[in-house]
Amino acid sequence: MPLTTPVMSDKASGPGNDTSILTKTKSKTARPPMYKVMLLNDDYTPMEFVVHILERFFGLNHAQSFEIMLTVHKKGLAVVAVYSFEIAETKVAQVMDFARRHQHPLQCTMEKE
Ligand code: TYC
Repeated sequence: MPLTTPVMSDKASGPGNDTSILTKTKSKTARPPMYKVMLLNDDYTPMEFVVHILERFFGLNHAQSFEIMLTVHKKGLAVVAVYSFEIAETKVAQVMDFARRHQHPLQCTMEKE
């Protein structure tokens, strides 16, 4: 952390007349922006397929996957996980590709946190 050294004023210096100023400079460490990966509801993708996707690509157990799938089903969407840009992009691409290959209209998107 940069820290300016104390400086004594050139005039009127001496005992009991310390006019020095201490200044601290806070070094802010920037964190990378994070991205929410979300699943969107639709009327056609089977529930079990969504649960399978959550287990396969997001490392969730069956109970966690079922719970998130139900949230999406009831509320229209849910945040599945939060990642750095590159990881989020990869997850979205994997889900979209897997859904397309199985001819389900499931949508997965990402959004800056
Ligand atoms: N609504 C779908 C159904 O009733 C299930 C579903 C859940 C679809 C979550 C998409 O992201 C989704 N079969």
